[in-house]
Amino acid sequence: MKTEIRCLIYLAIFLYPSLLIAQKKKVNVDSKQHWNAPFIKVKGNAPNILWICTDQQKWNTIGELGNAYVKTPNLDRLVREGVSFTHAFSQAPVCTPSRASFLTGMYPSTVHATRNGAGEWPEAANLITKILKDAGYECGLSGKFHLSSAMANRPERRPKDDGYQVFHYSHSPYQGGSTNDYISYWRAKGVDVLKLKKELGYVPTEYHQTAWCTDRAIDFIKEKREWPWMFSLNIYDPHGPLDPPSEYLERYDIDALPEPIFSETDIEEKSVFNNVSFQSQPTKYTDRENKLRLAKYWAQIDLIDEHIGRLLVALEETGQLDNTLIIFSSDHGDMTGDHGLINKGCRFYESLVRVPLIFWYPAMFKKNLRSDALVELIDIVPSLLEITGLPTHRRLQGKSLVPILTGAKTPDFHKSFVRSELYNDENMARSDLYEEEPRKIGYGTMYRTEDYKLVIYHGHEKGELFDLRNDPNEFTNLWDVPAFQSIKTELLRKSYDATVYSIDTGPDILGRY
Ligand SMILES: [Ca+2]
Repeated sequence: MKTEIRCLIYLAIFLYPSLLIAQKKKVNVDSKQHWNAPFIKVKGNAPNILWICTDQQKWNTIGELGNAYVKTPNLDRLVREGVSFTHAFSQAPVCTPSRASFLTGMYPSTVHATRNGAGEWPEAANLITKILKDAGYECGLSGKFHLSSAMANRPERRPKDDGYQVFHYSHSPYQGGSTNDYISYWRAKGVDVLKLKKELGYVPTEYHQTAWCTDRAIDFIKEKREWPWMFSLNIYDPHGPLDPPSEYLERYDIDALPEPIFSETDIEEKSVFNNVSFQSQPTKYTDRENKLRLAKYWAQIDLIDEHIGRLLVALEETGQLDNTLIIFSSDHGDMTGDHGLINKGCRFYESLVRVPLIFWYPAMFKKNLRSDALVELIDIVPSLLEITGLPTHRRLQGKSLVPILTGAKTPDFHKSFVRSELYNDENMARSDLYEEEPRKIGYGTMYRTEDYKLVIYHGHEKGELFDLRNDPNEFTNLWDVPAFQSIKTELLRKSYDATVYSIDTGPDILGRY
């Protein structure tokens, strides 16, 4: 009997504080009808997370990291006060597979999202936003999402539970009509952004999608809440149609700009793959065309940078700057004239798969640390799990960057290779044309080490092999060069292993058979 009473007393002592916490949460929850009760599972000091992901921004586009032409004072600040990865790689050279990958910490093929335009998100894994939501975070998004088809006039189908409580959807500035929250927002205020675009050739800064996405993020940041938040700021730029507001373009002295990465041999060398799907073919552009394109692309980045400045001010003003982790990255790059190519598709040049990646959280991370280690965007999810104190799981393929971020480990090595993949079949949506037109297919896998890059275009006679130490601009394909056959064989074997290990092997084993 005595033991039972003692047990009851102990239970009361231990349970009472939990009941109080639960009660407190309940009060919060009731004051916000649309939010399910979060029972905080993350660490007590888990930071807010602002994840800024631009679209199609290649790696060499930040002033502080070596681009002498862009004007990016706010990104420069994040670089100086944070940790930047100069060799960060996207897991796919187009949107959906890249985004599916970095939101899950797994390769695109593992989560069954290998191409753009898919009918739905296949629910093959939880997004980090759902994991964070279940652990007590409140998650919001503005801009694009693109885990499945986002064709004009049809909003993309969201996952069953993507974790986002706040969802300001705008796949791009100009498509989607009433399903585009950005267009609808301005229409309700009597502003027709599509008409402005038609009249001026661009949308003025005040009404720009970059500004609107940022405004929605700032609204979210300014809300009072007692649990941590995570916001995905998914701006559409720097993306075609390359139409920055005129005052941003006018800042550039076009003739003084550099040429893209181009060698006269590119037209012939890169045309070998013209039947592998891509949005352009190698072309000899004029100087003016090349420089004007770069100026427009960079001007869009300058505009984005100004709005990142506004976010920093909002965080400062609301007293949240010290406990907010900022991540800056992009889903993939853009050729912008490099090798005579523009836009994107099934190719794996540095311009396409190497992207900016900055982690800023001075409370925990090193300042002004620049790591040239090979890292992948799938490394972001395991990093976030470690930072927030949440458990990792077997299926995760990324590797936490926290040891580098905190300075616990040397920043010059993280993993021995990075990989990227795309399994595209453009004609899938046009089955009626199978007989009349050649199929535009691009099944490609990239395996890159510090020294070499091997790209296989599956079903194609030829791939690409670059010696990155001696040919960092990827001008000379060594695929058929006799002296490189043994290194090619070794890389083929390693790439095959890496591809097999990225296969979704299904449920966990429960018994011996
Ligand atoms: Ca994209």
